[in-house]
Amino acid sequence: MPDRADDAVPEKQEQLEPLRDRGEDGPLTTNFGTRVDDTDNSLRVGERGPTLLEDFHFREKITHFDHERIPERVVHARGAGAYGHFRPYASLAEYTRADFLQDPNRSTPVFVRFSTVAGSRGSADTVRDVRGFATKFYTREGNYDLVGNNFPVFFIQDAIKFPDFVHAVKPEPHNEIPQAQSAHDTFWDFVSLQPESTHMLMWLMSDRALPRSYRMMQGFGVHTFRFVNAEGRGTFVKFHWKPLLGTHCLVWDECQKLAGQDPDYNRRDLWDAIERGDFPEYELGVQLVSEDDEFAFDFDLLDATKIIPEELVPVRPIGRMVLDRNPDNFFAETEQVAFHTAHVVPGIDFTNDPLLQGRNFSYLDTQLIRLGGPNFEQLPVNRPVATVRNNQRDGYGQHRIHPDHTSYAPNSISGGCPVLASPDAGAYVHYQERVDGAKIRRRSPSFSDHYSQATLFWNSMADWEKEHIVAAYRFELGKVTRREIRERTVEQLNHVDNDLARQVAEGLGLPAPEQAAIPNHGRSSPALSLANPVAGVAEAAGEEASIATRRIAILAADGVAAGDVLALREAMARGGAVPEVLAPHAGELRTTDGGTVTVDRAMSTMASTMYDAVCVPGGPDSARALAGDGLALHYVAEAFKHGKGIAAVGSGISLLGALNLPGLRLSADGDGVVDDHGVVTAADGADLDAVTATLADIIAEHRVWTRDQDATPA
Ligand code: HDE
Repeated sequence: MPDRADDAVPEKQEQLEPLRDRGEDGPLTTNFGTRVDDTDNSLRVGERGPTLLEDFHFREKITHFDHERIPERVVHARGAGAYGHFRPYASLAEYTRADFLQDPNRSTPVFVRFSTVAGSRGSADTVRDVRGFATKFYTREGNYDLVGNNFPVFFIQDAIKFPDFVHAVKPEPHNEIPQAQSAHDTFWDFVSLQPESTHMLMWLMSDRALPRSYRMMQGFGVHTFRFVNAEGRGTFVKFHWKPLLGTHCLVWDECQKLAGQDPDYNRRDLWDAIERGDFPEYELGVQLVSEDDEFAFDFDLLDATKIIPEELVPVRPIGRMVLDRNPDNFFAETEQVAFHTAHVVPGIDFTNDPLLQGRNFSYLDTQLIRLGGPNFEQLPVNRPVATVRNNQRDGYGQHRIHPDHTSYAPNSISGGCPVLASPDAGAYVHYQERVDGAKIRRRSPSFSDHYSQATLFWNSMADWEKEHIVAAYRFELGKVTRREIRERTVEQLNHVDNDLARQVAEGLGLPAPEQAAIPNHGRSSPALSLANPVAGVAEAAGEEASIATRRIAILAADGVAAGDVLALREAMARGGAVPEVLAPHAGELRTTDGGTVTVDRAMSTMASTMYDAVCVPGGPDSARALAGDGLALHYVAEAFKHGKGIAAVGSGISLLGALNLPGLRLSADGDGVVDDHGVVTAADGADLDAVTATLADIIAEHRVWTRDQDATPA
């Protein structure tokens, strides 16, 4: 893991430091600085009399409290943020003049906010939803915001449909139900009437909508943007973030449980990892398309419901981002950070994607209502490290004091300042694209194929991914009360793939369409599947998949074999994982050798859903206690159901035996290590290094999909 000090980028943190109010030492005061001697009793007439209006401390305290809330984001309301830095691998001068992409020896500070889209600020993290992945680069030329998502495509092609889409997915207007869910009538009503959403729906119904961690999630700029170099030459560009830990997801049953057990699951994961020093890293990649090839594809580069398959245009890695600092205050930083697609720097420009063009209006507009006026760029987290100098003045929350006597141009009183910059002095110059046409409300015919890439996605999935997609459609549509909406969706799916449509229809008890509406073209794109190692950068680079930062539960009770616990814990920690001993009670456990081991967590506080794997050490008394404990039994069965690596040693195996897990043959007779569908067993005295190495391989693969998950009761 990189060391924060090694790669430190001081500019932004230096700017923030004087603004951090640590409230050190000294007495309580009002906001106007008067010291206060009692903040628990309001000023009243006699001990039992009425409160006085002149109690300025009371009024100020309550008034401030009454005004604490600001409107939450209309979408992406729930999120988590972190600071970090970005460094390019090499100069990209050939394609862009953007200063922060020129020098591999210079880092640029960043702030990243991850989010869910549909839920309110207090909703659960592990819902089926798109995730936001928004990055603010504090460059020397001003802020550049790459406001992306974890899917490379979007629901609609034109921004004017965004309010319709958001109204449909948000809780229904009459009763404000359901929260943070797409499994309801208005959402499916809208999308089933909106064929352009078909491709995006495939992503939404896939496991990509259930990230294991924000640290294990891809990001995409979605639109085709434009790089512009110093000579003014443009190149189309699509942005990709790839997490170095690989792209990994949860399963739906796990998500639903986690939504109650730990609604902050993804936020906590990010926070804890950064606090531990396990700094999340992402590689930035670009797909570059020369302007000559604008029309070389069978889709339109301006259509945000399309990807450029990586087999056609490979993703070229251009730099790496490390997130190494949690914010000090959630509201001041994560809530008040204001992203805007039109925060661009010289060398990065737009295309005429009608979704992007609309966003360029919306993000400024939304900050004005959300942050209360035009001075939101002055909030600490939003301030550029580049100098800001202009004639904009006044407004709510003005924090700058402008002593100069002029706030207009041209002027002579201030010597004409601030002066205009030339392009050579770093001024932003809009790309000079020639545009010609009549004013029309019409979409280009090149935007009209809504199914080919949905089929491409489906064809690229591994069997288990296809099963999960079918199950997701059945779940979501199973919650839809109106039959005609379910039927319409099946009909849409029949344009993607007949087998898919049939399986969904069967689950819903609807007639299965006999023939495909459009024959499946048979093409696939390996990079789309989570089963493909390309999903993880480290793996693609030939590095071994690792267990770094994975959480491992070691289930134990009094009478556990200390040697087993030690060996398991040490081996896992050596691989960079986070092992924890869980027991029926907190405190200490007695061990077979008369010693003790410390319990990290009581089992009742930490469900199996919060770990990536589970180990059961030996020790007859411990094993007997766990086999008689419903929580422990459920723990292992649930981990099995969710495809997680499991290891049991010696008498610990009896816990697995008590469960009758489907398809599992438990043999602890030999002294070897047995791996049966990701369940590793070894008799007492077996080589514990071999046990942990086998388990580590399973964890590095993330999940085991060859088990009969559906038949596992948990
Ligand atoms: Fe956004 N989007 N969006 N969006 N979006 C917002 O801006 C909007 C779209 C994305 O962590 C809002 O500050 C329109 C695509 C992220 O603060 C708002 C359209 C993509 C975030 C808005 C889109 C995104 C937002 C709400 C259709 C992926 C959270 C609060 C044209 C490329 C940023 C805010 C954060 C937030 C408008 C579509 C990503 C209302 C009109 C496509 C990550 O301005």
